[in-house]
Amino acid sequence: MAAKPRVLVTRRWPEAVETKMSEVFDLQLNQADKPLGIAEFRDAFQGFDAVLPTVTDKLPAEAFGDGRARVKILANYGVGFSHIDTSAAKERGILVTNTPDVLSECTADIAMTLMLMAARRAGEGERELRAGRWTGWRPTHLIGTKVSGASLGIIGFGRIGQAMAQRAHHGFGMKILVQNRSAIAPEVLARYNATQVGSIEELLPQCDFVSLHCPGGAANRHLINAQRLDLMRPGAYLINTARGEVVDEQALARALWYGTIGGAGLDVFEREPQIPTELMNADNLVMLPHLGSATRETREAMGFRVFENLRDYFEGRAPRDRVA
Ligand code: 8YV
Repeated sequence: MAAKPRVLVTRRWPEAVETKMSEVFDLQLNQADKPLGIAEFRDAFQGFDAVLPTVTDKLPAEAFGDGRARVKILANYGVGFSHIDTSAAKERGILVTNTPDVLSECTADIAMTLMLMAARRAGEGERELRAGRWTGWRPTHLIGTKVSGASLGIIGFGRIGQAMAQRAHHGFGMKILVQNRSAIAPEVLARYNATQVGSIEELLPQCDFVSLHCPGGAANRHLINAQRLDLMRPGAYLINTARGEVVDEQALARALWYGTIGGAGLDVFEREPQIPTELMNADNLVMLPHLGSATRETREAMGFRVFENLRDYFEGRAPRDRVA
């Protein structure tokens, strides 16, 4: 029997997935469960047939080394893969896959959570209560903004953007506006009674809430900058569950401080896990530690999706989630 492919899992995954994968592959687990560095990746690319990175693994061209690599596939645990230099992988004939679909619902749930928490001042309320500062009910205490029936702008209308529209329109009666790189089919827009606009500039002034669901990476770095924050309605809220680099955090901190916008909800940050002090100090901001896909069901489903991609590849079939 042919030797099992050598597979490196860079972080610890749900046990059920690790167990299943170890039946088929010669699995090496990173027991330290800490992000690997460039030098470790260079070695891994020589010693393994497959490497399974996560969002905490930064893989620029240097990480691939100069010579021929043994590694043939990078099966990313996550849908976003802007941490991987896919051109460098392609040049060396290394395939890259991701895990779409399985995390769309949970990520949209977290975007809704952030939207509701920010608008209804839930984080502020909980902090006040736990600190023993609550003095009792009063008509003007912690007054927030109504979510139901408000307008929601969705930037990036892929699977997660559509899951957000589903919740916001059908659950909360929100009016949906969409901005997307390409045209969205009329029947897809009709599912959420959504209108596609031509540009972000057109979308922002029309929305009470704006939720980001576009990819990260260099092309979308600081897509939401000071000028665009200025175009948002006073009192509007920005929600980011996409990638930290999509928002200029310093510009956002200023907009929150000066009250240019009403508030924000962030699940992702420019330099995770570092949070700038300016954001830490913003009361009208709800922050979560990158929890988008963090449910037992979804993290297992992501792992099994990676497993399917790997098995297909090593059994000579095209992996379904190839992105490069
Ligand atoms: C994942 C995510 O937890 O899938 C993504 O793109 O942002 C998260 O939900 C993370 O990427 C795991 O690598």
